[in-house]
Amino acid sequence: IVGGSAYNINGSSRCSVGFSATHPSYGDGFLTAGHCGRTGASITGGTGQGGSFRYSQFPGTDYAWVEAGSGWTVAPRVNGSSAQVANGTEAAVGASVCRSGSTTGWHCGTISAKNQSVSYPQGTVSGMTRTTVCAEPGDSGGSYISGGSAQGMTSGGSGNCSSGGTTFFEPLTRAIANTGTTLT
Ligand code: TYR
Repeated sequence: IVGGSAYNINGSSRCSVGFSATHPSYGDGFLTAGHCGRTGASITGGTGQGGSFRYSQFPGTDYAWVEAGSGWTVAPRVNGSSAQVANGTEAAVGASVCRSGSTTGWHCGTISAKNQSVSYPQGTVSGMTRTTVCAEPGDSGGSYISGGSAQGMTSGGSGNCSSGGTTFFEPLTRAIANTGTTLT
């Protein structure tokens, strides 16, 4: 369960793994974006692993925890970085942050603002962190990390990774608190 890797939802759309995290009742799984799938949706990992959405919230917030089915192996890391994901100590505005996603890989920038509201066609999401890191469709749910500390999961934004962009992430602390999970 490596951050930034691809998974498919209900056999069609693609998102990215955020962070390996365990739930006291369900066991191994990962945090990702809520808009990637509703509670109950089935997923397929890149090499055929199964899983299902257990706690998905969107809009309002944008987090979900997916229970890992068979075939996954827990790993405290993200694609594109050799750093171990140590904890979720929150980085300040102005700190550098990098993101791992299944469409565009590893990209870095800075945290530009916290507690932002973002309007999507489905509704508004609040309490989001804004960054100068680019992202593109399919990167959603992927990991934001700063100096080895997990920060949150890619939600949405504007621009792209050719000309640059602005992307918002769901803060890890809120996702952890609301899903009752622990980083693994
Ligand atoms: N919301 C997109 C997804 O679901 C991710 C994305 C992020 C797309 C920033 C565009 C963008 O500018 O995959």
